[in-house]
Amino acid sequence: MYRKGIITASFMLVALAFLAIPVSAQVPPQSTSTKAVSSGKHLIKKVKKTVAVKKVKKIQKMQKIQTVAIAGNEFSFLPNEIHVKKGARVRVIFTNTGKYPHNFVINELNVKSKTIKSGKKTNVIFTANKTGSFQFYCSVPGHLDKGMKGTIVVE
Ligand SMILES: [Cu+2]
Repeated sequence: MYRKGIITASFMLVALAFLAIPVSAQVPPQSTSTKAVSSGKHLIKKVKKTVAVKKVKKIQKMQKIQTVAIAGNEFSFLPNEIHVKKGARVRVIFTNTGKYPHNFVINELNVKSKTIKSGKKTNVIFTANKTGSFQFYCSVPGHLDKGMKGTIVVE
């Protein structure tokens, strides 16, 4: 019985050794350098991305952002006329001072805020990329017809 145990144990050891060899042989010798190269590329990508983000932030800082606060209720905007410079980055802080949900939309400038509930506030940022007088309005059904509109003048 004892001898049988030893034989079994040594067989198992040999089997284990065979199992272990292919596992270590599976790793090709150049794998370490491949890994290093790919992580290097990844690092370069990361650095490039960081530089790009910094550039965008710098441009945003250089570009003057014009902030306009507009309140909307049933069924008007206050103020109902705003003036911005052509090419300006504009941030509209839209506050719903009414009871119903409202939003802020300018079709010609591709502006559409979220529809927000009473008492909430939302931001929309856009570039006033063309001159002219454009209508801003609330696109909740029926609200424009009831007078929920204003004018943005890009000059
Ligand atoms: Cu509305």
